[in-house]
Amino acid sequence: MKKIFGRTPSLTDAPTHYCGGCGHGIVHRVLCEVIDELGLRESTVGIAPVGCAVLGYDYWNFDVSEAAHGRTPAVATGMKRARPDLTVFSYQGDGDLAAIGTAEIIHAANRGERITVIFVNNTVYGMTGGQMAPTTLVGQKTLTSPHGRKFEEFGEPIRVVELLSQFRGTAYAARTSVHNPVEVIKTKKAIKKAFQAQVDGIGFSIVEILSQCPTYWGMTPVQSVEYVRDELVKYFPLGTFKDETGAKASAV
Ligand SMILES: Cc1ncc(C[n+]2csc(CCOP(=O)(O)OP(=O)(O)O)c2C)c(N)n1
Ligand code: SF4
Repeated sequence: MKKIFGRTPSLTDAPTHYCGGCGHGIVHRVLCEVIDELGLRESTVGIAPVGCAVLGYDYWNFDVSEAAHGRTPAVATGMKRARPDLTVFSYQGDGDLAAIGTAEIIHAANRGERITVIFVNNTVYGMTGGQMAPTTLVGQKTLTSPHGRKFEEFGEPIRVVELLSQFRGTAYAARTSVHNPVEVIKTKKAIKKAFQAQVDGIGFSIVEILSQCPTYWGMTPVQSVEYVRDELVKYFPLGTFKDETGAKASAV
């Protein structure tokens, strides 16, 4: 019988530690498929975050480095500048990227570092128990905003790709989601384009991916994908915010 679907070589066969319904595993799969389809497995280095994806090195079958919380863009910068022949990506959650790592991500984008950032936005600090993040929606209840986030106290959630796309150094910036199969396919296309931007040496590239955290949203997996579809995308619109890659890769 002809095999029509299998595990892509960049993904190991280790069972993941993610909760049922979590988006991280889906992102890992499409990320690994892109790396294999572009033939980059031997030249790729991933910088794993501090967050639920901290064990990325167990799931990815290519070189992986760890970095202190929020500092993956800085480590990726050093790695890429020392070895421009490598394909270097930073994998980050919203606590990692938009809170403690705000300075690193802004300056890496502004400098136009030839790195790719996979930004998994689940609107909470998953690993540490579901605290409020800079991307938590106004009104959203979390461990540290039990009555819902208030604008007067904490401001508005930060729209990261809109912010970073204004820099000349940013070549590609898109926001996608993994709440249904169509959006998963679009996520894969966006990741491919972001990596292509790096391979072509155009500049900094980022894909923000809206992702479910059913555990700390206090929802079932089904409720969590409905929450992304009905609430998150209203504040965090999906689409491409900047694309200077030309016609070299397929469109999102
Ligand atoms: C310097 C430092 N500060 C704080 C922490 C604690 N810490 C670990 S993971 C984490 C937040 C992770 O949330 P996020 O980046 O959104 O990723 P998720 O787990 O939701 O995927 C924090 C605050 C740490 N490990 N190191
Ligand atoms: S806590 Fe949330 S982000 Fe972390 S593995 Fe569970 S569902 Fe995923």
